[in-house]
Amino acid sequence: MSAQKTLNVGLIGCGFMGRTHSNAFRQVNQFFDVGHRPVLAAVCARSADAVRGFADRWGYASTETDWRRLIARRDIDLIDIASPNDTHAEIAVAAAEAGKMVMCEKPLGRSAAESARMVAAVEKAGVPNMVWYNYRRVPAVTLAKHLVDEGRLGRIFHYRAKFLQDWTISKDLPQGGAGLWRLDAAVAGSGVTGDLLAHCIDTALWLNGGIAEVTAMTETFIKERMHTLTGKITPVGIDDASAFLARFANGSLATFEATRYARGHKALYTLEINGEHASIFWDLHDLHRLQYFDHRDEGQVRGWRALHITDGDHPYMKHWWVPGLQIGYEHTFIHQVADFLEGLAKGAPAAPTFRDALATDEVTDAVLASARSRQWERVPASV
Ligand code: SOE
Repeated sequence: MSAQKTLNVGLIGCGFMGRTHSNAFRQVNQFFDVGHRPVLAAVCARSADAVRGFADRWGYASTETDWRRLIARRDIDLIDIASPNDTHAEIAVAAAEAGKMVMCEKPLGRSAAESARMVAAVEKAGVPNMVWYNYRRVPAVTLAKHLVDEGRLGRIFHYRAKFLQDWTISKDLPQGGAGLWRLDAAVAGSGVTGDLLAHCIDTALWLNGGIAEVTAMTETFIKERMHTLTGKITPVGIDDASAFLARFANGSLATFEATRYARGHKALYTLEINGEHASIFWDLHDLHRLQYFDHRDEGQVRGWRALHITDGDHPYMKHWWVPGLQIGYEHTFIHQVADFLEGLAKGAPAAPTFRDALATDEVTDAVLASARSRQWERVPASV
């Protein structure tokens, strides 16, 4: 392997996503031959104690408590944004203007307008950029993409996706602050539409092309919650549940649903595609399997096959253990870094870029607009 270039990473945010990203940067060179070696140069968060503890645990060489100081540092090549949604745009624009590469947690912005500013900034600066829609890089989901692109399913009639959780059912759960900012509309932008449906939409646009129009309904089941930062009971502005019908540009019909009120479900992301010849089904709780039905199989043995995506010729799997042994959630982030670094080496950006993620935000905006207007809403074609 030729000499690797170092890539000094400056991570912003040290919550759940900060951990998944740090693990990915640390692991990627152990398993993938890529031209760059990410170095955990600095981590930034507002609390000096928290950021110090995080740096010690993960091996970051230095800490910052002001993201502007991090961006100003000449030794940092890549700014990785894993902080709450209301910080994404300002940080990404400043990082791009400083000539840094930028990776950003999903959703890109709190609205398509905010995301469009971020796209303009990275494209004007010409800096590599990517959004962490990690589920594309579950090997079974990547295989689904290959099967669709090979035309095995034939004409697509239906796309069906849902992402179900149950962690906000208690009315006593406050909103806002560390860990609960996803319940605060000012910080998150929206509720499950931007948080969970965004994953489903990103995968759908990738697998099945653009969405032309949507009709949606949303609900906020708990109307008021105590705000952690003020201690006051405050109206809840997020959508707790969101469901929509969609028509894709290729003529196929879709249903999407996300909620945090499906008692018993913690992170049930499922997707199904029905084509003229074949169908596929995938379930995050069984993430190493892809269910496949091919009508062209010989009649007596025709049926759903549960493909175990652990063999060396399955996407990403030759980099891991031996056939038959599974990988999990954290590996999807490692794959994302590997693809980003491969993109750098080739000079070809790995998807989803900021522009790709803007397309998702165009759909989530249309979903929220439709829930308000009670009308079908057209989705602008942005990619
Ligand atoms: C919300 O609970 C959440 O953590 C999302 O923010 C993530 O994007 C999703 O992958 C899992 O659920």
